[in-house]
Formats: sequence, C-alpha cells, structure tokens
Amino acid sequence: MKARFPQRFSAWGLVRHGLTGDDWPKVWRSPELRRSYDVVIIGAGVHGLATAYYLAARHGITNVAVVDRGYVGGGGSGRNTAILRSNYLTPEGVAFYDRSLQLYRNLSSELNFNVMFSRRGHLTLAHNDSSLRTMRWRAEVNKVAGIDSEVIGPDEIKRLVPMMDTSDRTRYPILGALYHPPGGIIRHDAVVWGYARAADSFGVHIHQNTEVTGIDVDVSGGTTGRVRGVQTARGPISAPVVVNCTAGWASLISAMAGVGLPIITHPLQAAVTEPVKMFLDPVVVSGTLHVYVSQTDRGELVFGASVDPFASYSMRSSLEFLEELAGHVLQLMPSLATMRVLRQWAGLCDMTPDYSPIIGVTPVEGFLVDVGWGTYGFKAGPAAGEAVASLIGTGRVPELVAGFDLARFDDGRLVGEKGAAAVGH
Ligand code: PYC
Repeated sequence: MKARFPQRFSAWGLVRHGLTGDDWPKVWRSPELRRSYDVVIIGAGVHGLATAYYLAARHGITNVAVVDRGYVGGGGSGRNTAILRSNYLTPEGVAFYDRSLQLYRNLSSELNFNVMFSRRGHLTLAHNDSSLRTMRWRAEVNKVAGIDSEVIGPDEIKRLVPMMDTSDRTRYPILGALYHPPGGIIRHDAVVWGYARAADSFGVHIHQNTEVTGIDVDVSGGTTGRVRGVQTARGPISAPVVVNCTAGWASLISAMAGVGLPIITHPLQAAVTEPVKMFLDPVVVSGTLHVYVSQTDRGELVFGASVDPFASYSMRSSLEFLEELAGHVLQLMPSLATMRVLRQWAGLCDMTPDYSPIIGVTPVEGFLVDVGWGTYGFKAGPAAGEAVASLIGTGRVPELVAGFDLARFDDGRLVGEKGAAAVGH
C-alpha cells in the first residue's frame, strides 16, 4: 500500500507555501486519544514509528497508536551518531543489519521525504594483532553473506583519509582496517519525521507527551497472562497488542508487564564540532582508542566513544569524556587540534549480555519487545520495525530476527556481537 500524502505535501503545495509565506502545515496530526486501538506502540523513536509505518503500509493495520512520554525522536533517535553499516560479526547480525541498510538506502523514495542517506564507506581501525584478527574474521563472515567488506592496509587507509596519521611513530600505530564501502550516515531527525509523516498519512495516531504509567495484564487464565492495554498519564487505552519500542527505559517498561529483561542501562556520550570544509569522507572507528568520527553533510565532525563505565539513567555530559575523546581523536588526526567542539550530549544504551537486541514475543501474550539496542539501535530501526510489523501482521516470527528472541538467554543461545559493536564497552 502506498502512503496517501495529503495535498499540502504535493510539489505545488510546497511551492505555494514557499511563495506565500503561509504557515507551513503540520507534518503529522495531533488526534484525539482513543480509548482503544488494535496495537499500542510505546516509544516514538525510529523503532516505534517504523513499526507503525510498516504495520500500515505492508499489513493494512492502521488502528495503531504510538505513544511517547516526550516528543517524536526525542529519545535515543535524537541522541545517537547516525552511523549506518552492516559489517557485523555473526551471520545473524550481518543479515539483519544489512536488511536495515537496504531499507535505509531506499527510504527517501519509500517515504517521499529526503532522509539524507550518505554512503561514505566505514573504516574500523586495528592497532594490534588481536583486533586485526577480529577484522579479518568479520571480513570473512561479511563476504560469505555477500556484504562488501575487506581488510586494507595503512597505505589504502591514508588514501581514503589523508588526515590520518598512519605512520609508525604514533603511540597506537594503525596496522590495518576493516573497510566496508556501503556504510555511511543519515540525518537522524529526517528519518523519524519521515516515518511519522508516512504513518500518520495512513491514519496511525501519534501521541506525544503521553507517558505510559502501567501495562494491564490479565492473569485470570492462571498463566503468565495476556496483555489488555496500557495506563497512561492521559488515561487508559485498551489494546490486544502492546509493543515496547523504548530505549533507555526498556527494562522499566517491560517490568510493568511483569517481564524481566537481561538489560543494564549505561549512558553514552557524543559531541559535535563547528562545521568546516569537507575533508573526511568515510566514517572512522577505532575500538582500541574508543572513538568514532564522521563528518556530516553540513561539515561538522560528530564524535562518540564507548559507553560510560557505570550503569545510570543520567544523560549529563562530562568534561572527562570530552578530554579523553579529544586525546584519542588527536592520536588519529593530530591536525584537528584547533577545531572547536560546539555541543555535547548523552543518550541511554540498553546493554544485553551478548550485545545483540531482543525482538519478539514475551511470556505475556500480546506483549512484544523490540529492545536491548545497546549502541547500535538507530541503524537497526527500519529492519526491526519491518520485522515486528510482520510478526504482528502474520503471527509468525520472521526468520531474520528469530535468533534475537528473549528465550535465548534461558536456553544459552547467545548471539555474541561484542567484536563488532562499534567500540570497546
Ligand atoms: O554501531 O556503528 C555503530 C555505532 C556507532 C556509534 C555507536 N555505535
């Protein structure tokens, strides 16, 4: 089914608004909160909105509410570094993130909204033998799955990133890198706005400022129960299907339904500089130096590191983080020393024991989860949304996410992705 965008989004509507100076129309509505929906999705980030969009577009399920205690894209979707890649370590991870990359590549045309996907190539540097071995391992797993990844040496790295110090006189000389040409970046807020607009055009209700305060579970059958709906700060909503698409608060939301999740939440900080002329094409990651950097289309450098080493729900930025980050970035590209950092922020990462997500059913019938996204959630939004929508629409768990079920932690079937989870944790 194609999204039916109202007249106000037509090319002529855009020209008219540009010329007349009339107020720009709202991109999605603010509908009345119904007391009942077929599906309630908790979390209006990329995962929740993608789920709502694919439910409507692929399965014709439109009596759907997306509720969020804040605003669209104000959680993890607005607090990440928008890096896209599929160069994972496990066959499950590679196939899953590759599907997401495919969906991201075509998203502007699917949503009729420019999400500014920018294919840049992705370099993961190796500074010692053991990380070089992991890069080779990843390259082999990637190639078997048909993913374009290979290990390259310092000369090729220097060609791709002339600013990089690839000499052997540095403290952490670069021995090689995993090069993944399809990787890139995207405009994170355009992604959530595009999904929100498209879901809304099918009739999905997006309710911002609507905090979920409880989840109703009927346990009268003597089992672990069946979901009946949610309690919100704006009143109860009944629904036979409730999906937890939150990040940061995933375990607290699931606990409301009596479902325990093996998640520990850590803050992750990031920073952005003033814009400068384009000089850095690929995304550069160093696990050993705990840093990743990319240059946006506007010219800013976006930096991140590993998660803060303590569990917390705090989203405060710290000077320690910035000092350590700057030291590590300058090891790689000393000539950045005069650049000025403009802003810092932090997000929350729900870390699972194996660094893979948890997607699918729970012991409470009708209560589904799309959680545990650690530091890799933004890039996964489209494929996760597509998979959860398919689970709801068909009643079957898609093969692509079967390995990410909650039961794996009881059965000992872990999907260990630590070696590909961006930086050391
Ligand atoms: O998984 O590519 C990644 C990533 C980048 C920043 C945090 N995670």
